[in-house]
Amino acid sequence: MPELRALQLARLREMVARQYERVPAYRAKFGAAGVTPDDLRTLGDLARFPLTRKADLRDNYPLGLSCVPRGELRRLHASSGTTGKPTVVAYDANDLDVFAEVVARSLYAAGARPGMTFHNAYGYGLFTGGLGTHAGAERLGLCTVPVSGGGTERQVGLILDLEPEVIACTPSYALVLAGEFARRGIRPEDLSLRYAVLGAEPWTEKTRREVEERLGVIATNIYGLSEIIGPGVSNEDAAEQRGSYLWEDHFYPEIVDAGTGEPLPDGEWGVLVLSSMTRTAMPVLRYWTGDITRLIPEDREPNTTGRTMRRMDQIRGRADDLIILRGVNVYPTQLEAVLVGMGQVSPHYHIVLTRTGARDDLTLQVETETESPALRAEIERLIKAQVGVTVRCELCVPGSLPRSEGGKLRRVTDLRGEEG
Ligand code: DLL
Repeated sequence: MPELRALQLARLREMVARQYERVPAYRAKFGAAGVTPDDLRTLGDLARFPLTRKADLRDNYPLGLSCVPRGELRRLHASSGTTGKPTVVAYDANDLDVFAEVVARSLYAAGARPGMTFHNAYGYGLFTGGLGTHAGAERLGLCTVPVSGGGTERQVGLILDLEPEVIACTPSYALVLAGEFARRGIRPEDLSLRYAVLGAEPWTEKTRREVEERLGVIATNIYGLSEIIGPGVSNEDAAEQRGSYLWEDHFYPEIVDAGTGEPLPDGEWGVLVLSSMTRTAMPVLRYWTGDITRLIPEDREPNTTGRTMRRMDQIRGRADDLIILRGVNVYPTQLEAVLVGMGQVSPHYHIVLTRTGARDDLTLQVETETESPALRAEIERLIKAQVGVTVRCELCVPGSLPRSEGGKLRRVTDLRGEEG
């Protein structure tokens, strides 16, 4: 794709020059890294430029990274910070145009076509999900129902009355809606829905199958984050469902090693780093998303849709969740995948890390109905075979492990600092 690569380089150069000229914080960061915009001569040079992290947005709260005068801004979104200050992202008229364009593309890939009705159950407000998908749906020519999140009974009533073909919400909420339809005795074939556009949180193939069966839809993954734009950085194709097409003319992707930050080739798993090349109000250079994925290598796993942009795989976890056990990188979701694959085990699990002398150990606690040494040995064997680490498994009675109470569930207890 030489044309696309040339376009990316031109757009990155323009963006970096803009940041350097207009934002003191970027100029200082470039200076510390010993680079100026002129050093960006090839795409390979990008790795010399500094990463941007959430802390940079927080430190420059609210609008210190903005490249345009206040009067040119047209919208602000904010994410609630867990450590106090939220982070703010700013859009000018051009950015809202880009936002609508990439979401329209995403919805089209998801199966939506002009004239369809779109039930939008992403939250409206400071969260980018609702308003972001809304504008893209209108751009594509969908009749949009801006339901927002919550109020399940009303949502179900509206779906029955307005007969949308397309629904957008989080995967977990799709299952809540499916439960309410089932409770009312409504079968999937009685529903008008055909396509579900699910994202904003990690989800698995098992959830996909469940949503598809229970709502009678084709479900695709939509990915995005506020700092880069919101939803619509990438989306799967409904006919393929194998990786999300990343709109590479607007967002430049890199995969880097979670520990060293070094760029990794297509096919390898690492942290997704994104540059929002065409944003003008608050473009972000090399943003460390913290999301673990890989770019699917086109030469080894060709796509079936004829699209020319690269795909990213599902998000496997967050860089913050990475466990380094005796030199091997392990994500809790890899262990979860083994448990889910076995079928007989409930997915409630907890990880405890301990240290004896210089040796780190991982104990995987799993809830099961029956205490069986054979099952325990089988879990340990499969994890060794599929993930490549030796762990100790402990079976626990159902209900004994921590549950999510709305917030983020802590899957790992790390006792390594407290012993040895
Ligand atoms: O969640 C934007 C969005 C809205 C995406 C609606 C898709 C649909 P933030 O609130 O800034 O923005 O959260 C971004 O959510 O870094 C990921 O960790 C996670 N995330 C978003 N989409 C997915 C996905 C929106 N499809 C953060 N799979 C990201 C897994 C996702 N994680």
